[in-house]
Amino acid sequence: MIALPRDKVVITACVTGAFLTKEMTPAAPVVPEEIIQAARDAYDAGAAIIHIHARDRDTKPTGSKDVFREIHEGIREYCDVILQDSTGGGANLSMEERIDCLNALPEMASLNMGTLLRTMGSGAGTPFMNPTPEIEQWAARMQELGIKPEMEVYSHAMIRDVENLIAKGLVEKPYYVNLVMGMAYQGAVAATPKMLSSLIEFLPQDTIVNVTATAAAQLPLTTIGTVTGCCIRVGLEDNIYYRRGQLATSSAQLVQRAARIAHELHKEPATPNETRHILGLTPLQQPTARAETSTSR
Ligand code: KMH
Ligand code: ZN
Repeated sequence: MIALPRDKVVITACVTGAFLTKEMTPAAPVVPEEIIQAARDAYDAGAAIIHIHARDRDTKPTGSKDVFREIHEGIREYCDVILQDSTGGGANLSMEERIDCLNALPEMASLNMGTLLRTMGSGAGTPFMNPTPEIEQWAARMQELGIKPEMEVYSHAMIRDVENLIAKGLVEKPYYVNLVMGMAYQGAVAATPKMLSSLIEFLPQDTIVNVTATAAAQLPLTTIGTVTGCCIRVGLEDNIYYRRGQLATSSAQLVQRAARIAHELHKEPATPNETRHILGLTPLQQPTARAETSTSR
């Protein structure tokens, strides 16, 4: 694995997912305007990357490039944070609909490296399909469009598909792998320090690692990630609680805590352009409203 510079941590904020509802937490962003605001707040708190799930005005998950574009523009008017679209979509979306977000030209996009089982929401009991031929096809499309894949690996078995993409020249160095731990009974490994170090052990060289862990494991595992030179992902998509019995007020609150912990460890959140440099993305020159007035980033 490639460790981050020792004085940096790269924070991704996952501000909403496919299942989050206002009933689960009033802080859930479920329409485009709320997603844009949550992304802006997460950037202000220290996030360098926003992992984006789009919702339409009826709060339904959508893969529509037009809705993704609207969300991109709303975020971009404010700041230069890296835009990472989810091709995971939601249970209501076909494979074709899930991939439409690439046409909105994000800088990065999630690429799930194997099939899982949904256990929550309307799709409970149905497979979250990510067969190898589609993984290859989507990686090829991302390569064509200059979009960096965020390869989401939930178990050791999925590392085979990472190796396959590398062998076929469908992903470029540095590889970026998000280890997603803790989705119990869905096909993910348990979110434990031992599983994290074991997954890292089996990853290809030249891989930058991001740590994602769900629910109560988010805080301890991302803290281990910070200590060990990994990127980390926090936000309501993966965890709606600040602590046991207390809902988080926003993804920004979780980003703020991650940044505070990093600070105590003599590290600072990498800016979006520092992160672009680390990941091999093209720097963004265009000034944005927030970046022009910013003193904190
Ligand atoms: N919901 C996450 C645990 C995606 O968006 O492509 C997995 C995820 C998938 O982030
Ligand atoms: Zn997601």
